[in-house]
Amino acid sequence: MKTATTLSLIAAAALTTMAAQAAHHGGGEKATAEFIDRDSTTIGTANLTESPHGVLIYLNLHGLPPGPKAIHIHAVGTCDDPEAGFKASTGHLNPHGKKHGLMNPKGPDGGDLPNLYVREDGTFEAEFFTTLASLGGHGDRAKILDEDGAAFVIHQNRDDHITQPIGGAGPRIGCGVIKK
Ligand SMILES: [Cu+2]
Repeated sequence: MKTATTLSLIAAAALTTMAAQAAHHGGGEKATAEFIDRDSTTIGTANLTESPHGVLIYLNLHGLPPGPKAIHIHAVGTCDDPEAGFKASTGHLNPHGKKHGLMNPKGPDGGDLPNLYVREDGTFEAEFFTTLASLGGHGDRAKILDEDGAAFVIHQNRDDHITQPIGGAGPRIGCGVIKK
């Protein structure tokens, strides 16, 4: 009986320590984004989950032109200007002033992500992971939920992962504000 009590106390202490570590390093915080296109039509959602070393991103999109498309995290959390091409979201989330590009020796910036390959029917679904950003700004990762927020932006073309400033990705065709 005494042993069982001791063991459960140890287990409780271990769980408390794990929870404290998760809170300290980041883990479990969640955010979402609802995407619109240039006609303000809803084209899907993103779910973001903070992990101790990055952010897991689940994307479920539809109504997109087929083929490779760049997606980035842009520095300002607004998609209020669809007709103007989502310029208000400004450039990439990049607090450390890095060069753009996952293949760039002087990069990547905090908003860089791999390309999406949209199916013929206009849909895309995947889960992926970035170690460059953080919802709450853990470690030295770029902070997504800072005062002016951040937004996902989908571009018309693929990102070549090295050309400045956005990898030759072309016009912005979709946008989703990241919200807690
Ligand atoms: Cu972009």
